[in-house]
Amino acid sequence: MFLGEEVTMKNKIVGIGICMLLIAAVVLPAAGTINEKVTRENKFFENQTNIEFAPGEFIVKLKKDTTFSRSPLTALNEKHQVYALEKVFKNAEGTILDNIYLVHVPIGSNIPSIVKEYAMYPDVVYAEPNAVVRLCGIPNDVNFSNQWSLHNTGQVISFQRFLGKIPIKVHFSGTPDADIDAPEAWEIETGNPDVVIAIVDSGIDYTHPDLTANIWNNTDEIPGNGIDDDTNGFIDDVMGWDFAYHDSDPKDELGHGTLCAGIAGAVTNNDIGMAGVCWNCSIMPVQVWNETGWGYWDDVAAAIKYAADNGADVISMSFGDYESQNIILDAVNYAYDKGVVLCAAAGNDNKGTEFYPAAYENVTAVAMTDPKDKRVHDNPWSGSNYGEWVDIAAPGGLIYSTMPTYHVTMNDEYLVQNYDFVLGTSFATPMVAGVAALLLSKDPSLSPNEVKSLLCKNVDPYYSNKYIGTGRLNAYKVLADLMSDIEVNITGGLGIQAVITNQGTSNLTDVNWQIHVEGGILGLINKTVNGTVNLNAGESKTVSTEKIFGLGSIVISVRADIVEKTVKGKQLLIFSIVK
Ligand SMILES: [Ca+2]
Ligand SMILES: [Ca+2]
Ligand SMILES: [Ca+2]
Ligand SMILES: [Ca+2]
Repeated sequence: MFLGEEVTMKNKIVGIGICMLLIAAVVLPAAGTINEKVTRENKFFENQTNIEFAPGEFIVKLKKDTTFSRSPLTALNEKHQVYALEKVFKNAEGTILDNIYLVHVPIGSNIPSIVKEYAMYPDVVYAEPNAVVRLCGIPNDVNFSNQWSLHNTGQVISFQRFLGKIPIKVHFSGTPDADIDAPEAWEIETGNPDVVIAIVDSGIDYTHPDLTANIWNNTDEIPGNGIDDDTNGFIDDVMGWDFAYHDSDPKDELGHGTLCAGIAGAVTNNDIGMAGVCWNCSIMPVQVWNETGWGYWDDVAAAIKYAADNGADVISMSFGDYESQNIILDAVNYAYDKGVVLCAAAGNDNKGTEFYPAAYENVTAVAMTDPKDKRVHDNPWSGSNYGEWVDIAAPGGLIYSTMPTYHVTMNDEYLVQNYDFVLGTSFATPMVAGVAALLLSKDPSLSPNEVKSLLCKNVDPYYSNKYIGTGRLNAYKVLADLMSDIEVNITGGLGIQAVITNQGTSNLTDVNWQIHVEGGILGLINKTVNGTVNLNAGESKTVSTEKIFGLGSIVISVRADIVEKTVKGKQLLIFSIVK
């Protein structure tokens, strides 16, 4: 009986597999430790609508020999409840920097309008908001401050959940720097579209404005013509495949895959939503779970093979089971032999039992930590799995990510559309996958084993009495390790040039370099040039400025990603540089 056989085979249902804790509001970490001390940074993060400048303060420069007390500005100060005035520069008397004040008013004051009022007074040279200067690596995505996992300043993060129909506001904060140092890592690498991360999950909302630009595109396939143009065995698979319903539309009807996708590779620095770990990598949706979170191992195996055959460099697997499945082991080894990095969730049952595929040798098993770098274990029966078989820990406890822009099954639980917070090793896994993709963007020649050892070697400590891997993921340390073999030498007699050498075993792409020259007589030389070079292992390349003419004592600094060398010219030099 065909039907009977089909049912028997499909007994291997793995619906338990998806590694997310469907926790209700009541069991969310009672992390309501609201930091009463409002530092400037916290003020900045709380003020998400006026993110361009510090709330509750602005800058005023007064004319020479004018003070606030002598001026009609006193009335204006009273009107706007100015409670503190401080000079910005110390020891600046008699210079143009004298008489510049930071003016403090209550948080919530309308700074742009107040600034205009001050600027109209004759005694005021200028008045302006105290604009936020971002670290270069801090992206402009408006809710980046929710992503403690990427950059943790101890900021208070708030969101709403429903206990039945009662809304509950959840506040939590963590330990500064309990994060993967993403902004620092992004100074080195933000990802390459040629590097593909396959999300083997419930599909992806590929229309999400924070995902759509990064969705993998099978350029060898003509959409909608009913023909398998690239002869890969799948008709019209222009953006992945749905192995749950066996069609070319991997649309997420559950929500889980969209959450994983955003963590690994949300479109970043696009002014909206969140940042992905890998800003520019391609995300391949490979659907194995249907809208209820059920799927079958044979389809999962086929999905892993599809990803490996169609250009995935990294496969993120946020599922598993305590029973090893030979077909999955075979599929994992097939992908590994093709050079694919495989990451999988360690599971959320607070157990030491091996969980598969995470526990397979060729897979990186990912456990989860919270905003204080502790292993997530909310109660005896839920929390991160642990044990010697776990390779690495990554943030997983209350992670902000993309949700589908339409109604999905997980909205029936408690999650809202577009973006929400979730918890689970499911969400630690794509974070590791994203860092693996950053590494492969920098050095496409790395083998899966090299990626795994770089990830596991360059970590931060976690707090747990259980073993959850060598440490907590640190994207910066991983990339910095790769770049540490770079050497910079400033060379040339008449020319400002530098030789950048890759002394390591990695073939590095897009090494960012910069030469900055300043000084000369009267400080007239001030020039910065930059670019990128590819450097195979052992290779050297010469980079240089355009012509610079000048005379005098100068400072030359050359930087290649994190490696910097500076030479201070002690002698008078005349330049007529290079070409
Ligand atoms: Ca940090
Ligand atoms: Ca095809
Ligand atoms: Ca086609
Ligand atoms: Ca974004």
